[in-house]
Amino acid sequence: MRHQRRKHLHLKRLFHNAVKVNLDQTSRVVILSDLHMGNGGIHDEFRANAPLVKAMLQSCYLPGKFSLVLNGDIEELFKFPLESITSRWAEMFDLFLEFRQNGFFWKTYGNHDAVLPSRESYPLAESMADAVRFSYGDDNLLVFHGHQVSVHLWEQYSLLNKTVVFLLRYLAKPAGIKNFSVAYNNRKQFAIEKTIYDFSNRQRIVSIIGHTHRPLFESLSKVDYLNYRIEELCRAYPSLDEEKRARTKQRIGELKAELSACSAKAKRKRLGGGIYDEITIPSVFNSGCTIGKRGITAIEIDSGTIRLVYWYNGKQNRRFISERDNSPTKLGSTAFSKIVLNEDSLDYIFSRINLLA
Ligand SMILES: [Mn+2]
Repeated sequence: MRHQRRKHLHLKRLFHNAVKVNLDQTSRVVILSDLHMGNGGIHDEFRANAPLVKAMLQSCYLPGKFSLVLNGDIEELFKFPLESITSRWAEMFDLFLEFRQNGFFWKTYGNHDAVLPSRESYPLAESMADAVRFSYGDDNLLVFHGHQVSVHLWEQYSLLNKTVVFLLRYLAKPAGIKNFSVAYNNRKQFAIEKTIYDFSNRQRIVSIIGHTHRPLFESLSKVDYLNYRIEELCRAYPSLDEEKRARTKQRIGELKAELSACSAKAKRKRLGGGIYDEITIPSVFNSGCTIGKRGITAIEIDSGTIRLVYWYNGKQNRRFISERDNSPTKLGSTAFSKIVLNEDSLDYIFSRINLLA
């Protein structure tokens, strides 16, 4: 597997050249990727979710003292000139930079924003990094876009970059092709995730990526989690007072029903497999993207816990399925809500990686 070895070498280099940041038990970081910001016109895929991105950054993460990492493909340079993006979204760029006062703000390169000029006119020039490496005690999390794994494509792209940008900007846009370079089929997404998964396990690190637009958070499976939660409640039950017993009994009933629904669904779909073998090693996380029709996914690191969260317009009244025992919270007086889809402590995640990888 010469290709595979080359890709791992590439990732190793990325790890060693990454910007280093120390995280401790009090650190808060939010990671977003794939904003694909354009010029504000009808081909701008960021436009629809811009109010939500602005509200969550301004009213939740900034006052909550979170630092910020934008993990690649922030500007859509395949289709729009940089100046048209920075002038349309100037206030967003100012908002990003405000996160420096909470600790740090870094922006990694993706394939759609790889050719940013090192000009002074680019507002985020000082915050650019190939990758960001979080040290958490003796363990490490590497934040990078993920396109680096498509080495072949990537090298070609660098060589022919100017032509590619020309073709996309002048041919693809009028033809109405949206983001054809991220129109990954499942097999391609899977290949990227699998390579990064193997690399992460070998290095015993966590990788946090974007690029494939597919949110990823695997640790304890939902079935295992529900079993664990029921077990926990049963153990606590004898020591509770009457009122709490009644509530706990009801909760156990709900969790039990959810567990049977999960098992039935798993049997129907023959779930399992994916990038994971029989034992889940939670070494790859993906923040998803910001251009979804129904909302935005993001990854939070908050006081030793890592979470996959979903932000959406609560008025649309959709049902979101949390892998955990969570319900949505509203963002102040806005129409927006957040639900934690999945979460686990970093200590637990690194225990699994160090013991099982
Ligand atoms: Mn990408």
